[in-house]
Amino acid sequence: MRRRRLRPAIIALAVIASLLAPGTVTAPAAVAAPTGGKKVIANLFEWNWPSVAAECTGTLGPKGYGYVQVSPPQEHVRGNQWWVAYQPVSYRIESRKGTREQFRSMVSTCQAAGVKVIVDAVVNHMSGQTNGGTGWAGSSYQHHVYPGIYQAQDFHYCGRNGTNDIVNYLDRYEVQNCELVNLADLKTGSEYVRSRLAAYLNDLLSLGVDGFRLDASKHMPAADIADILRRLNRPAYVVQEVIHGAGEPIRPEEYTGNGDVHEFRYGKDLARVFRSERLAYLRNFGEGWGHLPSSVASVFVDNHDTQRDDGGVLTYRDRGIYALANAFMLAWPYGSPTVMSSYTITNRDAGPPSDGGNRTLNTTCYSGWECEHRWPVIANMVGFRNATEGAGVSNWYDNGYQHIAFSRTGRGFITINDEDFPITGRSYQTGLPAGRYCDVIHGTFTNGTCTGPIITVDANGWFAATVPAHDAIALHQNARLP
Ligand code: LM2
Ligand code: CA
Repeated sequence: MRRRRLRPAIIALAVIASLLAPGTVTAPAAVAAPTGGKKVIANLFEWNWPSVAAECTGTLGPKGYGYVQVSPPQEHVRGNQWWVAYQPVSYRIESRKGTREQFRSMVSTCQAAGVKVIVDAVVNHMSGQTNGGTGWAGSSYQHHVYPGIYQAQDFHYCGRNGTNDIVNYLDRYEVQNCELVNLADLKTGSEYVRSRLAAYLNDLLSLGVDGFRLDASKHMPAADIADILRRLNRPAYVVQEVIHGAGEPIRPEEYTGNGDVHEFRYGKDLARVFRSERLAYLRNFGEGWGHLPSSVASVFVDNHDTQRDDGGVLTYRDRGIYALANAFMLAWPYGSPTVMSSYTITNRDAGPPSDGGNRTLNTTCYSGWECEHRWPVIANMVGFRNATEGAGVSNWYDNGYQHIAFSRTGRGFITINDEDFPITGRSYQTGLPAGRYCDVIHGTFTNGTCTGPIITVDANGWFAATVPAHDAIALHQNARLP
């Protein structure tokens, strides 16, 4: 048994430098299991709308991302914390990230760049401010009154725990009918609330949106979500946030009939493997580890919550190892991957770079913003994912410890060496047609040329190369030199 070593400060990899086929939908109007085309999601957390639009055109489209996930667009409470977005005050599309017109324009720009838009939809609750106030766009509200939208009778009052708050996650009723951190809990069982939530989602669809991440899904019965989704005017990709908790009665599996579900165990397990176990264990990663069925699993190395609150995941702070973990995620055919893109976290509550009025500033990558989705290793592996979509795994190799390799049959090959030493003098069976391939971990393939090393695969599918410590080599059919 080996314990992991200290990591070298500089890592060779350090990278600074349908989902849906709406056609396949049956009722309900939600679509799981992206089929065909580009499926990788970039989560541009807290980016403003003009910056999202520019990124779709400049990076996401060209690099092959199929989707961008954006932060909640509705009016929210005032404040400079990032989490104000998770406290809706009205369903006006007017927030620190931009206006309705900027949002609409962002959606059409992204789609023109071949990138569909997924909105983080906050539908379980409204604000958590006990005293009420005035929202970002000027709407006044109280904790349980949102004039013209919701009144006192539209909320749950679970009458437990003195505060109405959720305390016991082992109690299904409490988790779904009490308040999550004091957030006014919508009566999602009621006809009116369902119709109002559906109206919000339909408004977003009218602006061209393609899908929804349903925030706090665990806090709503799956049947309530199903009912709301049945009211959508057209099919949309749906991914639900249901955090698996050991021993809890509410299980992610209950929600798979509505669409995809976030698989939170994935990032935690992957981090443990990279930090203190063996990459060799990844051979059956996913369903073999008790995770959700691949067809409905939404996976990520970290998300906006886990990168703050869960020391057990890898984040941008882990630099090269984070890039390697994302490379594995993008190479391994389990679930639908989301690449997180963060701003630099200075403290848990701090919002993104903003002006004096808390308006989110345009994004400047690598200056206050981490832009993980642009890191060359990660961005190039999106192309690998697209090139290998649908191909199985073959030629698995591991050395029993931190060196692994596998093919995506006939289309791609990756080897990851997370040992503290280089692996020399080995040949690899790729199963790929003979040819000269761009190593997309170290080079970018554009217009038939490779900016990095070229790997020659022989007539029998083999190549020989040295893989440095904490590094990788990846080849795929769409990065083959003429
Ligand atoms: C989510 N998924 O279920 C989001 O992914 C997560 O980021 C949200 O929490 C949460 N559910 C509610 O949508 C965040 C943040 C909390 C924050 C809430 C509401 O992690 O810290 O709570 O948004 O803005 C904050 C304060 C909390 C206070 C609450 C209400 O941190 O102390 O509770 O506002 O005022 C009294
Ligand atoms: Ca609820």
